Amino acid sequence: MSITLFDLVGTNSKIKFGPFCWRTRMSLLHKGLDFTSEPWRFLEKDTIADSGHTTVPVINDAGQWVGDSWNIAKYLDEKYPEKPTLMNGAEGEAHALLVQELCASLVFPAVIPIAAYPVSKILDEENQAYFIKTREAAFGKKLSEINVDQDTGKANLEKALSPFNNMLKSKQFIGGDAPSYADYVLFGVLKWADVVSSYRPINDSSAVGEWFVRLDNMYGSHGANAPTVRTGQL
Ligand SMILES: N[C@@H](CCC(=O)N[C@@H](CS)C(=O)NCC(=O)O)C(=O)O
Repeated sequence: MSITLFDLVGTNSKIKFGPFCWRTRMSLLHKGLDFTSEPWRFLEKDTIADSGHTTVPVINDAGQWVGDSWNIAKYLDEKYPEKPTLMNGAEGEAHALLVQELCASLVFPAVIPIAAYPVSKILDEENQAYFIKTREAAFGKKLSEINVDQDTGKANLEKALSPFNNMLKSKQFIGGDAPSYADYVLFGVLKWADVVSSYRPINDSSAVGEWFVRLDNMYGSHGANAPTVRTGQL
């Protein structure tokens, strides 16, 4: 029986943009587990009510609900130890946690001004109203005021990615020679920006840019084949 991933989408269900959902999607691919993606929109709380969660990602694994991207990664390693590991024990878990904290304090603040306003443009009327209301309350500002122009957005993101750019000059992946959950933590945040932005927000010639393409091309080019607002596959 395959796993169902409740996956954040826009009006167009091919536009999968949830940063935390991308973390889980890449984790499932890494472990080589069979899964189906169930398109989910902000107001569809009822469909995940049994999980006890109000946010996605949530997975249903043969009747077992698990929510929250971090918990899901830990669950997958515990439930499927025979499949490639995501965190590789306590040391890998601490490493992934540090990357998650770096993303929260450095990368999300640079991605939000690029990606939040564009999200409001890909939602239907009701989801759009909900998204704008909840995000403007959280940020204390209008989404249009948070939004930055392309040059500023790209420059701020490049600056925020500096520790990752430096380490990825000598490592193929944040996990070393192969990707680990820490890679998917950063990838998810950047994938959000890449999917919804009208321009390519990552500097392709930087070490992070090359790493991003490496990950995009893994697992049958799953990431590379995912439609963005720019690909015209709408
Ligand atoms: N800590 C959670 C955060 C998940 C989260 O915030 N998901 C957002 C989408 S990116 C969501 O479902 N929001 C629903 C809402 O705002 O009502 C995780 O890592 O899974």
